[in-house]
Amino acid sequence: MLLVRFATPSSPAASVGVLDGDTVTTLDGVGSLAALWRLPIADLRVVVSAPTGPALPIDRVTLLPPVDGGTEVWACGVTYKVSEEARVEESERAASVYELVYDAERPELFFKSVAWRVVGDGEPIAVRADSRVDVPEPEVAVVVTAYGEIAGYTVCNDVSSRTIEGENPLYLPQAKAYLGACAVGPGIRPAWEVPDPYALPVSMTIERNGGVDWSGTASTGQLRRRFDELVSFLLRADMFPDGAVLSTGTCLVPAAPWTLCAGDVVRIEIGGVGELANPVVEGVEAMSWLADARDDVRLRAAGRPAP
Ligand code: DO4
Ligand code: MG
Repeated sequence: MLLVRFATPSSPAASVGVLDGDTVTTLDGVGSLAALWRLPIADLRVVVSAPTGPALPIDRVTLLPPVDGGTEVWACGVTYKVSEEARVEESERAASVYELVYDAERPELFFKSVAWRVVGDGEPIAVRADSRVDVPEPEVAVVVTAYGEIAGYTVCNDVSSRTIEGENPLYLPQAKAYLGACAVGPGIRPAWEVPDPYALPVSMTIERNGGVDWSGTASTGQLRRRFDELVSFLLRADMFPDGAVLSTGTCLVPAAPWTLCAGDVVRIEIGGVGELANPVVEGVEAMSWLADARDDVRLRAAGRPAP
């Protein structure tokens, strides 16, 4: 079962439902996913286990990113050895900050995106026009309720500029948070359906000119921290009344000077959680449809490449 947000041709507003096989069953009376994250997990489980609304075939709806309302996306950095090594390599003058944070008690956490900027499965991600080396970062993201419980898991692509972060780690927000830098989806796998989140296979394939240009595999077994440890730092001095999505760090980094390019397609698969695919565009103009679609989710179709 995946908890999903979706658009139908008849409404400018998104619906929330449960995807099982090829059928989406609407969760009547649930106006947003954020409304689910306002519940304690025991109550949330009751609500999603017995959907009563209309059932629709998956090919009659458009899935939307599973992040809405006041739900924020945050991310963790340098939680896998491979990420530490990649940052040390790209950041000659400030390499030690990455070595220190990998071993430190306090993890690196950073703000990634408000809900409206998040793209979903099939929607474009972007590389910045002022960056030379850019990478997709395939990550397991946990969905945290207002009560700090892990309600589920999803796939996040923490698209990043290596040029900008490599120049100076203080540029991290510019390397990490811009229009087209955050993809999440296709839906949320409830936590009670993920028996061992520390044994999830993660794979990423990047297609270019009709072939595979880069591919790699890893596992959440290589994560240096625990998911609940990362969540506890997120909540130390903050509240998330609409819940939060916390992306838990990348376990795959294409070696420099490899860079993501407009026209590529990034496919990330996390076993038991989902598959997220996004074509790549360059620059802010190519992503401006996101702002237009804030009041009418049907306009999101304008941002998708023709099938
Ligand atoms: O310190 C930079 C961020 C690293 C990151 O995003 C990751 O490890 O996934
Ligand atoms: Mg990352």
